[in-house]
Amino acid sequence: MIKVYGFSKVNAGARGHTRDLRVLWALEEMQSPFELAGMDHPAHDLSTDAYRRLSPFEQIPSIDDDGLVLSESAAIVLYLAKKSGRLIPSDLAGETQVMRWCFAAMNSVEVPLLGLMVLDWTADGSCGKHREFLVGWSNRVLRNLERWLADRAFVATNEFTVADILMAHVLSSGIKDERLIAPYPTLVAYRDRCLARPAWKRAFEAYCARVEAA
Ligand SMILES: N[C@@H](CCC(=O)N[C@@H](CS)C(=O)NCC(=O)O)C(=O)O
Repeated sequence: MIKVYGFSKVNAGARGHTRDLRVLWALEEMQSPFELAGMDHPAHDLSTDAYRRLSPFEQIPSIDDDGLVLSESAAIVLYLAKKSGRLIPSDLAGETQVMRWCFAAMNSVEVPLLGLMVLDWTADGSCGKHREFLVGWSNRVLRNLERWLADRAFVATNEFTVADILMAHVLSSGIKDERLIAPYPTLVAYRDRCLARPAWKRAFEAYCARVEAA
């Protein structure tokens, strides 16, 4: 059975937004059974040699599927999709589009949004120029994604795929201030369409019932 390493306790600001939710959402969509290994972040559960063997950067999520060990949320959801044959097309062209949009979510979209979020956590009032740059970069990415989604229900194919799990999670948990995404109604509708899925609701409710805030 797949063992998923997710948080059991994490700081209150991160609770509800952590990347283990991407994996838990995918498993819920696929109706795949799994065992959860709950990790306590403040108690330094991630900073052990044993856990570093699963996750070299001491981060959540990771999985151990009967000895197949993976970290990185995008790699994990792609593996789960390939293994189950769900949320990814079976033909090479379709599969490659899903991979393309998984990379886009992680690399092109999450990077400026995360940069802005980290700056806002740590800003001391002297970072105006950096913030302006990151807001501009984020808007450029969001504007182009809005255009891409104008005549599409989902980001990679006509059907919901694991690329949508990553993209919708980035557009929700990666954006703390709704005013950043509000000018992009197509993106807001896309994100909300993905988050309205029963599998997301089940995964999120189970997470909230289980994960403690530090
Ligand atoms: N690129 C990684 C990032 C994972 C990541 O940032 N995990 C966070 C939780 S959402 C974490 O474990 N943070 C704890 C830490 O870095 O100490 C992925 O997508 O899985």
